[in-house]
Amino acid sequence: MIDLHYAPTPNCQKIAIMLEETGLAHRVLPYDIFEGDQLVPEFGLINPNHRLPAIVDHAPGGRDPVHVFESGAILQYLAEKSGRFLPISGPSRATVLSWLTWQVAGLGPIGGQASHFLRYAPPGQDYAVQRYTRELDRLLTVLERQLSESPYVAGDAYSIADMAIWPGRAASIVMGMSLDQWPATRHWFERIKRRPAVRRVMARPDLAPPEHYTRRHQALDDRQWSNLFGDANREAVARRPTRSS
Ligand SMILES: N[C@@H](CCC(=O)N[C@@H](CS)C(=O)NCC(=O)O)C(=O)O
Repeated sequence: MIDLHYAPTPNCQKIAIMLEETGLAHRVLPYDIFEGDQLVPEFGLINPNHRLPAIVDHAPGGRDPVHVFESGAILQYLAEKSGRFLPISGPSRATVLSWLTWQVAGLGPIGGQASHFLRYAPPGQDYAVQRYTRELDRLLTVLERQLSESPYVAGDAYSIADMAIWPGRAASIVMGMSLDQWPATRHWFERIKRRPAVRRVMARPDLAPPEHYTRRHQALDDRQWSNLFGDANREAVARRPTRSS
């Protein structure tokens, strides 16, 4: 049994989709990041970085539970556990891991910063907004060119790289971004949206973001701000217990 520590955000939806695609037995443990659920000390024993998603795989093969954090590492762990959506060796594996890393180290963080400066920061952040929206646009052009050459991001087969990229595109559509200028990306997006596992995840109310997660302009109260970006967020890391304490 796998516990998925989950907030209703694209990074966590990646893992919900992978678990649904593979049929691995799991349960979802919900967190509200605005309320600071991710900052409790016990969660630091599962993810020392206090971010979601994280998984605990209980007694795999009768051994101690395995803790995995960072969405890319979790996708790779689940692919190896299930033997699906990641070739076991060779060039095709390297291609999947290249695109997976491109998402977790590039598209994801840049999209996150663009979203932060557009949605959360006070007005007057023109330089930051331009820097991140331009780089996001460049990365989406890379994706578009790739998807105009192959049906899935890493070639002919659907893989954990597609699962890493898809939820962020879905979230941007919910927030009003159109895929009209990216036709190959739009076709890929619709093809994946029709997959039964993806449909099941997207139809589950407990996995969907509540309205306040998807507002185009966020007005956080002081406590929410502190939980996400301020002292409460930073202090959780400093007071994290160690396994021996
Ligand atoms: N690089 C991490 C990013 C994780 C992340 O930033 N998660 C967000 C939700 S999408 C979170 O936990 N935010 C709460 C916070 O910033 O305290 C991954 O890919 O898993």
